[in-house]
Amino acid sequence: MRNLISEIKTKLDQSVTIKGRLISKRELGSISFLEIQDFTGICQFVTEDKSLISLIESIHPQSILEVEGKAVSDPKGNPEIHLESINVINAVKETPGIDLQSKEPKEKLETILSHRAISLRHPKYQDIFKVEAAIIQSYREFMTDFGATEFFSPLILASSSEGGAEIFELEYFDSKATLAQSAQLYKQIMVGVYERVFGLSKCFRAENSNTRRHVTEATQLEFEMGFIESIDDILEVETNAIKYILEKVYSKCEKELDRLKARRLMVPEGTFPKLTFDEACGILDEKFKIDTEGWDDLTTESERLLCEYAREEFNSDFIFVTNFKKAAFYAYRDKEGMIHNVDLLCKEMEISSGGRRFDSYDDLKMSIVAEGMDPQDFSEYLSIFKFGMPPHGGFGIGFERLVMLITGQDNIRECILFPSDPKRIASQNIK
Ligand code: AMO
Repeated sequence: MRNLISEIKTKLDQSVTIKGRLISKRELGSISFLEIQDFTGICQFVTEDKSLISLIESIHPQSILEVEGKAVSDPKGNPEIHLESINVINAVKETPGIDLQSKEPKEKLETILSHRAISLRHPKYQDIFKVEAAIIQSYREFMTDFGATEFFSPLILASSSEGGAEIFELEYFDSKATLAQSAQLYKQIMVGVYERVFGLSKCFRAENSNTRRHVTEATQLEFEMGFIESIDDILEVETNAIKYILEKVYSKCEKELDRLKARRLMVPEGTFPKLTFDEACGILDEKFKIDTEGWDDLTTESERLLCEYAREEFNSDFIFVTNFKKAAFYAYRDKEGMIHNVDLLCKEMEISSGGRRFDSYDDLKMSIVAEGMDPQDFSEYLSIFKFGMPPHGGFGIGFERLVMLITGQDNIRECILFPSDPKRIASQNIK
């Protein structure tokens, strides 16, 4: 029967059978040490037996083993196992292209990504993707407790979901299809069904951006709710969702985050601070001497400065900027022409967008036409506005950007199992 590494401490002085992966081996005088990992942890195995030592010499790290031995307590009180037998289930014969035993990966990101299937076994990536899993679990918990229903939206679409030019087209039998730029239209449709909805949705962006925070296949933590009074309702839900995630992940993944040397993010009391776009431009002009005349959006540098301002002024790594001068076609504009949209910035990056949406059929149709698009292409989506939609709004958080922030990584590709960007498809180089 298989024993798990996590239960060894309860089996002291007993014989145990462990199945797992050989992580490392070393010799000290006449003693041989092995480290074996199963899904519950890592344990040290020790032997002075000459025949076992000569067998160990022939086994490469990463081999899959079944070992038997007696569980004891090492001089520091940690459980270890005195080896009695080793059965090699699957032997490794080569050395991988990535050093999996170094504390920090030594190779360049380029090399790490080209050996992605194996580099994911490095402790650094095991930690990052454990944290990622905890983030999504806590987002689901928060949203479910908030009464939102999870939905899945289609990724193969007949036309654009966000407008603009960043669309991947594909052959679809005798017609053309596009890859979804977001779940935007579908989450609004689902508000008409459940009022509060959330999802973890893929988004594809044909954007030739070779930066540390852009990829062509990304994921969004989507949310949308009905009966909002104003965008402040959205800001409140988003703040609470992020605070919940941080609280859960910081307690559940303390060891992983410490090993990753991730600085904990600063959150203020209450809702994250917010500035309107005009106020943000005023601060950039006065405090940072940046000429924002004629701006309709923020630059990367101005986002960095506003994050600096939020840290100094509000002790917050997060800051909302609302009421931009430019927006997607579905963003609600009031009678004065003010756009009710919002971006959340954190540590020099935009991590989410959101806002209130049009809920009138006529306004929305006009906005689609004004963007140079054909309302016919949106007929399914437009139909919901003929049959009763409450005032509504929501947000989409860049999931991998959030993982970057929480795990303290500088490049989004570190936080995606198989990243695609203008030079790669699913981590493999194409150029
Ligand atoms: P937007 O296009 O701003 O808004 O996307 C929302 C968030 O998703 C992340 N993101 C990306 N991450 C990595 N690489 C990319 N190429 C990329 N593009 C976007 C960012 C961004 O803030 N439908 C709206 C959301 C809404 O209004 O609810 C939308 O898609 O973190």
